[in-house]
Amino acid sequence: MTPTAPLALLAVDHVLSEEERSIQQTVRRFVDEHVRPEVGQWYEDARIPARELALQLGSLGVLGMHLQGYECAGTSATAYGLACLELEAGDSGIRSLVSVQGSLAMYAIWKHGSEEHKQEWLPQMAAGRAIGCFGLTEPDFGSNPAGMRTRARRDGSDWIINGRKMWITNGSVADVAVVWAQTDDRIRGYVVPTDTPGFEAPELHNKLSLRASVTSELVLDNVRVPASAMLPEAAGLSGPLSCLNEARFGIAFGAVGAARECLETAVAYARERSIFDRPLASYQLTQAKFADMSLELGKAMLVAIHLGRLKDEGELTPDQVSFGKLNNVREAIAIARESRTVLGAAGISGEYPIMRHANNLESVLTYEGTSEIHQLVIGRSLTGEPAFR
Ligand code: TGC
Ligand code: FAD
Repeated sequence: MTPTAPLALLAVDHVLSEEERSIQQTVRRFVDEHVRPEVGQWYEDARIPARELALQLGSLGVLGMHLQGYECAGTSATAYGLACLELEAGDSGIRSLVSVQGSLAMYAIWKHGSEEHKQEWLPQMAAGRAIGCFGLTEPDFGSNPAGMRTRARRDGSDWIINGRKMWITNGSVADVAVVWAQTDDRIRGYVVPTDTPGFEAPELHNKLSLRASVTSELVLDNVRVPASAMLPEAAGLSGPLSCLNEARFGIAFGAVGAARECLETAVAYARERSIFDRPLASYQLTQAKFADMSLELGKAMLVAIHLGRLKDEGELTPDQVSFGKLNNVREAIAIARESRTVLGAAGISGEYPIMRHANNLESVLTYEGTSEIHQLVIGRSLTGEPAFR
């Protein structure tokens, strides 16, 4: 009997439009040609050709692809999610590059920036000629960004920014940083070109997860920017949090891609691997694992598509995004770990993508709101009681 691919079992393609399927296939082909052959080595070396990749991803049209105008592709949110899925099936680090560029840095400018910010940055960021990063987290304030210590103070008509940001994706390769800082009034966002004197972005090393991604510290030492650098439409924590909704949405799809890759790898391996003189795939215990994983994979995909449909109708709420991010990343990790067992010792080898995905997903579980933060968001929604502090 010809085997069915895990997501084909539920025929999820049937609920996608032809355009969405076509975009998904295009991104999948890109990943096959430009990511899969190289990413194992990038991961091992903890080095990615970020500039070259950004330009290729820009030509592909996925940078800020769900934004309207300013030379962005203007696709549906669901199509953007499907692109994230295929990118993350390659590697979470590549999806991260795209998420931070499109959902965080570009979205912050698109949603909260002045017309000048948009004209200056969005077309070159959509093309991948300029790379952006998003500085919210600090060494002592990750889950609780409201406590941030980075300060912006007025000096005549300029702003002077001082502080440190931590764990910032794309930081050392960025041309522009969206930096969030406390002012005498409220939290504000600033568009900071990274060649501004006093701005440094040393790369963080020794990561055992998300190695095919640039992660950096941002150091702002008396960084002077003009009044016009401030994002005029963002005042308070809702500014950065509105951007996180965008990236978390993409992750709900992306995690499905990583999980799909792990399960497909495990099924293919089990069909080839002979154990006690029979294919590993022919044992009931193995099939039970595959069946259970395919249930969670299919459910996660349906959750992601449901979020996409809600977003395309303008109805998606942040609590629903938390539902998708928490469920899909958690299940993706479970699938990656179970898939790893099917390969035995080979499962820990870089010959196969599973351990790389499993390790990456540890970062994905933590960034964009840890699983505990999303549990608390959902808990607040269900009880009406905020339990964050
Ligand atoms: P709270 O009092 O609840 O809210 C403060 C203001 O923000 C509004 N708000 C939101 N607005 C839009 N979207 C959301 N999801 C929002 N959640 C809250 C809220 O209405 C309020 O507005 P206003 O107008 O009344 O001021 O805030 P809190 O301090 O109690 O914190 C709530 C909490 C814990 C949920 C929030 O701080 C949080 O989400 N923490 C997690 C931080 C996080 O996710 N950081 C991610 C950094 S970026 C990143 O990780 C990139 S990795 C990307 C990659 O490489 O792919
Ligand atoms: P902490 O906030 O110190 O949390 C530690 C533990 O405490 C966690 O388990 C957490 O869930 C738990 N916890 C927190 N609050 C509560 C509570 N109320 N009740 C119970 N438990 C709680 N940030 C950016 O701004 N931009 C980026 O581009 C970016 N990229 C990243 C890339 C990578 C690879 C990684 C790993 C992180 C990145 N981050 C980025 C940072 C990320 O958003 C934070 O790591 C995350 O928000 C958690 O913050 P923290 O690491 O300080 O953990």
